Amino acid sequence: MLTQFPQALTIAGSDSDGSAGMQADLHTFFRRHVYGASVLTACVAGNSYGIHDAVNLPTEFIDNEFKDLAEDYHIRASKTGMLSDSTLINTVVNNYQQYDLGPLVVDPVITTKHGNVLLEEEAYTTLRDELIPLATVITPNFFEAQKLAEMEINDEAGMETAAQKLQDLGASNVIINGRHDSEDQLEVADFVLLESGKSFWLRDPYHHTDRVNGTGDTLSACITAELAKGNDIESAIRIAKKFVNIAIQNEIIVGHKFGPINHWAPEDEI
Ligand code: PXL
Repeated sequence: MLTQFPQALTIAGSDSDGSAGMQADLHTFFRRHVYGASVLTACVAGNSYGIHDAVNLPTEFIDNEFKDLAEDYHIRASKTGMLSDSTLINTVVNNYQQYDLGPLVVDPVITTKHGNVLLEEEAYTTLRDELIPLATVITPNFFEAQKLAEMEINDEAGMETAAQKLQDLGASNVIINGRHDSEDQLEVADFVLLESGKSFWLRDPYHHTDRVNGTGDTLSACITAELAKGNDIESAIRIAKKFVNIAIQNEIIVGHKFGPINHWAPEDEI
């Protein structure tokens, strides 16, 4: 019997330790029963202590990756991850506009959990002006939201204002991942602003662990997988938030420091 899996695409960098970037995206697609294709944009050499080297792929090669996929596969949803400079962002924007690659989830990757910078300063404008307007959903963490909305976020009202600013930049739907960096916090609160104007908070208990590498990648990949299956934006976001929370809650021991989350832990029905 032939089984057809919906096909989704990650446009991202490879993280050699498998905890984040393209590897986390593909783990997530697999766990959500979606076939994962990949356009590799960059490669980083790193482990659970940090990132130690990075290279970008040539743009002609990236063009060919898109072309080959578009000529054969039926991609139902796509996501972007690490796009380190304006050249890479423009290459991805041009290709995305040229082909039918479904709705686009933009994870505006700026720094890693270790504080390594993955987006050059000069590229913010390109990200804001060229890529964000194409986003069906944008999934910044707290720090990325501050940077892109050009404001300091001090409380929940600040998160709501930032989400509105990101929508004004052209992203149809926004989820801002709340802060999760304080020893005494009890919950993590994400704010969601949908295209319809509906907004809501998603609150989950805060888990004290260093093993949270790839959290943002997984959230955006899970949204992409659910969109590829035909789910609406709100359910895709709700499933993704639960998926990430369960994956953080059930620590696995890989690497010595900031290890990956556990993509096996969430059940199919969540
Ligand atoms: O989690 C952000 C991220 C995205 N993409 C790549 C990464 C990381 C973090 O380490 O290495 C390639």
